[in-house]
This record gives sequence, structure tokens and C-alpha cells, in this order.
Amino acid sequence: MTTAIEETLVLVKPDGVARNLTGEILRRIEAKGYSLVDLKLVQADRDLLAKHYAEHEGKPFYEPLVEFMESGPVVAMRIAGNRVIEGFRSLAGATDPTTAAPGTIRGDFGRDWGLKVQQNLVHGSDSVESAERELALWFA
Ligand code: RTP
Ligand code: MG
Repeated sequence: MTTAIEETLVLVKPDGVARNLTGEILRRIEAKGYSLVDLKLVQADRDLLAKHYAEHEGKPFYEPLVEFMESGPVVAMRIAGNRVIEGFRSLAGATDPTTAAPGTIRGDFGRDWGLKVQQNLVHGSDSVESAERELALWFA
């Protein structure tokens, strides 16, 4: 496996911040050996979220997702490491917390009681191109 030092955008979504899981999520990222490069607490506005989620515009879950993401502060992190883009997504687990594997952030802390799938604690960029685009948005 070739070495590829990358940077990715991790967001602790409003549910993760409200449930005091920011420290636990960062602990898992650091325990894996990834480095924290930058971090901030952000109350995202619609303009930022519309740009961030542009690829999902028009999908049925788009509006509830944006409403949820603006419902409270998020923690934005710039994280660096070898193959960190794919690596963080495997730490996060499957999108739906009810099917995410135990041992993953969503599998261990995601709740299913009446919550919507968008409340899945974290976001991680899904490609080198997305990471560059999203980091430029959140850390302008
Ligand atoms: P993320 O972008 O947050 O890291 O998550 P992901 O790649 O696993 O999921 P993606 O397909 O990019 O969807 C973005 C976020 O939209 C919400 N979602 N809701 N069917 C639904 O109701 C649905 N599908 C997706 C989730 O919050 C997901 O993380
Ligand atoms: Mg995604």
C-alpha cells in the first residue's frame, strides 16, 4: 500500500456536540495516529451548508439534513494522516447508525430511537477532491 499523506474535513454534527461526544471522537482520531491541524466550533449558516451539501440538493433528505445541520453548533476539524480520507470514514462507520458496525463511531454511539438517519454524529470527506473543496469552505 503506497503512502499518501492527506487532509480531510471531519465535522462533529450538532447531535455529537450536544451529546458531549466531541472529545471521544477526537480521541479516536488521535488514537489511530492522525493529527489535528485545525479545529473550531461553528454555527453554520444556510449558505455554507448549501455549498457543503451541493451534491445532495434535490434529494428527499436534503432539506431535513440542512435544517438539522443548522440546528446547533458543529465542530469542524482539519485532520491529517496517511490515507486519512478513507481511514476516517472507516472509523465513522456506515451512514445509517442502525446498521453501522460496533467499534465505529456511528456503530457505538448512533441511536435509533426515533431519530432520523441524518443524525449520525460525524461527517468525513469522501475523496481527495471533496476534502479540498470542503476544507476551503470550512477553513476559508
Ligand atoms: P457524510 O457525508 O455526512 O460523511 O456521510 P456519508 O458520506 O456517509 O453520507 P452521504 O450519502 O454523503 O449523505 C450525507 C448525509 O446526509 C444524511 N442522509 N440522510 N436517506 C436519508 O435520510 C439520508 N441519507 C443521507 C446523513 O446525515 C448523511 O451523513
Ligand atoms: Mg458524504
